[in-house]
Amino acid sequence: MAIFREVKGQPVLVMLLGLSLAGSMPLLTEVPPGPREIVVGASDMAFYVDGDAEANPRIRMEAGETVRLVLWNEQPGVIHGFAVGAWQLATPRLRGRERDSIVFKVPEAIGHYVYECSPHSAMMRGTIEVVDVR
Ligand SMILES: [Cu+2]
Repeated sequence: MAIFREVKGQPVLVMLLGLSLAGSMPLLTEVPPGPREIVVGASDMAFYVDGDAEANPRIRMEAGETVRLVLWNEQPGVIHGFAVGAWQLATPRLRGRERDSIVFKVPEAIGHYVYECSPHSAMMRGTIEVVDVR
């Protein structure tokens, strides 16, 4: 920094600023990604994942990855929650038109795990498949 201050003239400063900006651009794409977001909507007494039409679909997760699971209760007047009993993981129970999220690290043990809506586990349940991609 001291070296830069001894360089005379504004054009040099502008150039240095330009270089530092250009240097930081690729970094934006190299930064490790934040949690992978999975958006789960609850409507018509079923879960829908990431806008897909399939009810209570299998959700694939990678062992050890960090996931932000967003639960969006789109069903007015009905309380829904999202829980994975084997992982002792649960969102708060949400009233209609509420949204909340939980961030968690997927356990390393590959396999299949049941997810369900705690108040409606008979109708609203599916499978999380944990795979090892490493
Ligand atoms: Cu429910």
